[in-house]
Amino acid sequence: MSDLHKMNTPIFWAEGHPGELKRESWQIEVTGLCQMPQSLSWQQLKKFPKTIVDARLTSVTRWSVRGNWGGVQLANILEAVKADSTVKYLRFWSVGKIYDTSMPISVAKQEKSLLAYEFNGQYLQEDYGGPVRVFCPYLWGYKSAKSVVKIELLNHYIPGFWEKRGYSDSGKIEAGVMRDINNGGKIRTIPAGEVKEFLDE
Ligand SMILES: Nc1nc2c(c(=O)[nH]1)N[C@H]1C(S)=C(S)[C@@H](COP(=O)(O)O)O[C@H]1N2
Ligand SMILES: [Mo]
Repeated sequence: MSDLHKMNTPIFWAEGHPGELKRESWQIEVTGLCQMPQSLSWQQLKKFPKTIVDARLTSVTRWSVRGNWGGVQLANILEAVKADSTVKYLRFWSVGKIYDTSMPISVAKQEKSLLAYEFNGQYLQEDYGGPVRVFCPYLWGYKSAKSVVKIELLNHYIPGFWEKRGYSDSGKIEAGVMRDINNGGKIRTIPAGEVKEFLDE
């Protein structure tokens, strides 16, 4: 069992669970404002430098889970496709293309913003957004799209699945009480999130 399962980390699939997904044939299409749009295969993703960050996924529904998230920095992906200087937002699409969400490039470029494929050294399973998901500890969890199949580089903002249903467009983490999944769901009080000056609001 994966560590995320062992801790009883909630499994959110607002659009419905996708079922079994094939890691070895996974592809992520990167399109939009860039010089080298491309489809990145699992094998290509694994060739990028691996970054491991010890950080929390924090849900607006008031729980968070901490661990070592491993994957490729979104900054590395932006370099690989030669993103235009006009890019303002990254829009992520999950498998099935019902769930999408966008974040400012200023947040995506931060060191802990990843296309993640591991948690505590274990490959992410479908329940938790495997083979590859966004992991962005700076914003509410709904910005961390699971099982990503497409990334669009845009110069404008488009509200995503949850943003259209009332969650904030910024995804800025607010202070308050949270259930700490690492600690059996014990209440923990947090200050406003790690988001700082790079959130352009
Ligand atoms: N495709 C997809 N991605 C998603 C969601 C979802 O419902 N569908 N839920 C989001 C929300 S609200 C949170 S808090 C995290 C939860 O991640 P987990 O289900 O791996 O715990 O995934 C985010 N990414
Ligand atoms: Mo969430």
